[in-house]
Amino acid sequence: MPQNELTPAMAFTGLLLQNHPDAIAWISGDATDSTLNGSVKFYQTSYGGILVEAQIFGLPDISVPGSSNFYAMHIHESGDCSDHFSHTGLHYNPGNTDHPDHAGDMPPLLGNQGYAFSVFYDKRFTLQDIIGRSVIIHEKPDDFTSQPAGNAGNKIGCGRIERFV
Ligand SMILES: [Cu+2]
Ligand SMILES: [Zn+2]
Repeated sequence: MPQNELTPAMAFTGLLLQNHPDAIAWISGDATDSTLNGSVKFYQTSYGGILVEAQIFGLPDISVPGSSNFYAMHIHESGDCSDHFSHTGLHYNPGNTDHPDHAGDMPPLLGNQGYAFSVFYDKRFTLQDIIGRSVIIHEKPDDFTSQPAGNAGNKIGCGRIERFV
């Protein structure tokens, strides 16, 4: 591709710089991961898909020098983060397919001594599909094989997806 051609990445970067997403989930940890916090932002794009930006602080291995670990991240059916995230349901899966073909399956976070920053383009869902649902972060990576949830372990962070106003 010629260097002067407009790529999707250029448009995406512009969206991120505006810092005005169309929807946002403020992520909080549970009692056992009380330092975990951050945001997952969703931007509508002109390419039909959604740009997702996640920034998370306080992942479990924050105090382990040099740590760099994967944490599963999914959109779950329900946006109710109460009672230790026990009401969030399964992965958002309108097509009733096997994992990891759920619309709510997303790339794992790469935690770097407790901090993760990730941006990706996702065409599995629309904004309307996910408002009122939750973003869940798990203690382990997703194996993208086990049914129905990738053997990702406990839920350590949760945030309800809301329209950004
Ligand atoms: Cu999950
Ligand atoms: Zn899944």
